[in-house]
Amino acid sequence: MTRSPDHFSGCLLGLASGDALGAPYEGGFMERALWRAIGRTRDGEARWTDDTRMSLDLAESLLARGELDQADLARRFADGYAWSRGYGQGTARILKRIQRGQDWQSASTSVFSQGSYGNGAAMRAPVVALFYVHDLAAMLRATVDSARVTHSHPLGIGGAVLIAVATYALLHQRTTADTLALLSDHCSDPRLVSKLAFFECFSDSGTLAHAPRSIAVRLGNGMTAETSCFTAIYLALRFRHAPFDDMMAFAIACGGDVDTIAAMAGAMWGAANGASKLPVFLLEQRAYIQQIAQLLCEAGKAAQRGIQAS
Ligand code: R7I
Ligand code: MG
Ligand code: MG
Ligand code: MG
Repeated sequence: MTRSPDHFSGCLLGLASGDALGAPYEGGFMERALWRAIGRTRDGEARWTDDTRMSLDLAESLLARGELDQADLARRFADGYAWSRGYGQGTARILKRIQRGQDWQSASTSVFSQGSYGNGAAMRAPVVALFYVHDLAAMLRATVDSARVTHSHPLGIGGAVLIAVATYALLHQRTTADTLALLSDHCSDPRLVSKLAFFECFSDSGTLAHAPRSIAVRLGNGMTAETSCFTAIYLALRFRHAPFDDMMAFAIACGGDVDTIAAMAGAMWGAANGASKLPVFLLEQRAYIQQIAQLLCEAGKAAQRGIQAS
């Protein structure tokens, strides 16, 4: 089944919207004060952060190379780095090393010896789901490969796979039960499996009304994949038939790594509902993001024609 172009735009614009609308609430007093100073462009548009920058880098790499090319991706991540986007500390150090000429393989384990378990690979994983929307096996391989460039820790990779799979399922308009079943098929790390068990509540519709605080405590609101990906999936599934702004308000109330949790949830929500349902506000590079989403959609259609012809 070919997904509508509106759902591709919805996914990428949902990611950027969640990022830009969540960024003012990320971090402590100092980070919020800084974002008040640099959180708008000269034209008054809401700026997005590293989450969207790295997602666009990944999309541009996939479109240019026609496949996941780790060396090309590492170079684009390094070229795209700017301190004012609020990169994770480990990722910032890795990208500066790559800028100085170090190879990505050794750079990626130079900060954390097993590689990062931050949510930085998960936050860009929706892009892989868009590009490989017609080929789940290829999507899974590309998600792992794309994560490894900066996040080679099993939890960093595992979180990326969960977000890619959930985005894929919502893009295909799978039911919540089917989405959870697919997630369960692609979740093997015991630390992640135990958190996925929380979602058994979705089969019991009476327990959907968790308070933000309870979600922040039980699923997390941190910067690691393990403490943010499930919260994002919860948001997308709970609010998939509700307004984006309601989901955003819940994400802000959860606190913590709001830009990233809202970026991941926004990508999944947008994949399910399309761009036409997203709030309209002054967003940095909105037209360009939409254009990239359409190119991903076209690339997917071309790939599908190739699959059908062979
Ligand atoms: O994962 P990453 O790119 O961070 C993304 C976050 C998002 O919230 C963005 O919006 C941006 O603000 O940053 O960055 P990393 O630095 O790789 O990981 C994030 C954090 O997780 C690190 O700064 C550490 O605090 C923690 N972390 C680890 N701590 C100890 N040992 C990640 N991996 C490790 C580890 O192996
Ligand atoms: Mg960010
Ligand atoms: Mg930050
Ligand atoms: Mg963040």
